[in-house]
Amino acid sequence: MKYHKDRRRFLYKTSLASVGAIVALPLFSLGKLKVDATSVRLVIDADTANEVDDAFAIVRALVEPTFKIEGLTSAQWHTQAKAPNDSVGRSQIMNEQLLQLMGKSEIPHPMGSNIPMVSQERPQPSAAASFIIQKAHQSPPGEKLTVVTLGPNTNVASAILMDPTIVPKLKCIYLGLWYNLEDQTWSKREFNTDNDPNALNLLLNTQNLEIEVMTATTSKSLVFEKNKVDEEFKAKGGVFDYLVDLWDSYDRFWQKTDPEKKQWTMWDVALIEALAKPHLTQKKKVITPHDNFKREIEIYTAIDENALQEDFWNSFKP
Ligand SMILES: [Ca+2]
Repeated sequence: MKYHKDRRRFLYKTSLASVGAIVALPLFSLGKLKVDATSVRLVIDADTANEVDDAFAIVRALVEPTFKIEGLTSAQWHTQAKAPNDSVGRSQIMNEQLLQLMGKSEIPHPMGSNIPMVSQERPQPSAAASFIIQKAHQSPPGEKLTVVTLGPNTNVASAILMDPTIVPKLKCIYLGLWYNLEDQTWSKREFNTDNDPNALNLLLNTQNLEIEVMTATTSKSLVFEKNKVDEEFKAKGGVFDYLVDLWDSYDRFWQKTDPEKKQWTMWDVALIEALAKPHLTQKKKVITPHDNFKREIEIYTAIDENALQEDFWNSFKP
């Protein structure tokens, strides 16, 4: 793999020896960051600290030239067996570290709620929810703000409850749920959904809300290999070593197979890549789960996982 010599020189000088030593990467070092007129305005909402895939997905999104990232908000992940009491705070810290490492700290990054919704009637107000409301209202006439949820829907669902007038100005893209294409059945027993079932149900039950779902069924096919991650990112400094260190140090306590962490399912990356490269995906309209308001929503039914993975690595090359 060839790196631009200036980039390599800079990256070797920067490393994440400690959080206090975070050094922002210059914009030129992360490739094609030009935003064009056709950019999609989006807010990414992520339970960043629960797993490693959020961080890979966020970094990928930050170098995507067709995205105009209006904000990066943090989400809770309280049902995970080792979740701390301030799970949203952990996500927030990582969001701030990632933005700093990418030289993008100017992107607003308000904190989300640490608590899930206790019913479909009661929002959990947060800076993130208020921010989503504000950005939705700032959408140009005829355009929507896209909120990409890589964790539970607490923040965006709370925003809708706090100000239902944003619904026509909002498109929600959710990573979660299982869907069986053969018998056309859903399962809500999935991590992001379990972290806030009320929030998901609120979205599904909001009649005129545009929703797209990248299911776990489809995103699970994107799997990264440790060897490849090392080959592409190791000893490259800055955010690249941050991601390598995250993979190496993360205690994947729930998985008994592959104790050496040679492979990792990149659920969240699958959604970001699908949005960046829609021609490498297939979508279909399906009926919502039986216990929700009956209507059609769009789901991703297939991704070209090899091509999307290739695109992921290429996106960091000059
Ligand atoms: Ca996630």
